[in-house]
Amino acid sequence: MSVPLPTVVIGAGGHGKVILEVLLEAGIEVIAVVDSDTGRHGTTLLGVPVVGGDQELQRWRPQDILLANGIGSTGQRHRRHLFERMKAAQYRFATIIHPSAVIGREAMIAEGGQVMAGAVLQPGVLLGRNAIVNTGARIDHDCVIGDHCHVAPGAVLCGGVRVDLDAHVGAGAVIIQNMVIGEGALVAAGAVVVRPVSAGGRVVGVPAKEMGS
Ligand code: JB3
Repeated sequence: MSVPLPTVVIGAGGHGKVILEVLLEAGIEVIAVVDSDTGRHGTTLLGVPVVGGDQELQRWRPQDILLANGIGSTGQRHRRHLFERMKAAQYRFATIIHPSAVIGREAMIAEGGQVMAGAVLQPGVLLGRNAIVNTGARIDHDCVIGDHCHVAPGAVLCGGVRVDLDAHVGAGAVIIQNMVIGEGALVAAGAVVVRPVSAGGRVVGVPAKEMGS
């Protein structure tokens, strides 16, 4: 977990709630949640006030807080764009690790990386900026997961797998060792990947094949 500054969660939906749970469980002070849905303003999320939209971030100087990206798989690379927009405005993102996660030696988690409850990162794993390893996913030795990727709950990556920028590995998918999942690719939930997936590819099934083939 990065330096414990007061933290603001962006997004009060499903992913925001899970991120907030991790922060609270780790004893981080969370001062507010912001959400673009005005219907959520004035409510609370796990007891933390939803104070308004992103404009409310102006209450704090960027150097005085950390942000936690609570936007998950809400289409159109929205999570990535939000991260980049906030970085351009000089904000910094918390690196978030649930206390129950197992992080091996020489594993590295870049700014804004998120590791949920019960996930395992074995030795030598590199997790990119703003990437998610979701609940109970298992990432074996020396895997490299690129910026903004999402490894969904329960997925298994065997040793030496590379997942490139913006790719999505669906819930419960299995990827055998040394495979490459190309930039922006999608591995459907439950797929078993035994061949490399090209950039932008979308694969499904056991063994995984291109969708529609
Ligand atoms: O599969 C799992 C375990 N989690 C999924 C997660 C990875 O992705 C989850 O089940 C959902 O499929 C999805 O969660 P997410 O992204 O939290 O989606 P949703 O529950 O729809 O909530 C998104 C929230 O973000 C909504 O309340 C939106 O109003 C808010 N939002 C969208 N854009 C924003 C912005 N809030 C702020 N502050 N700024 C934005 O730009």
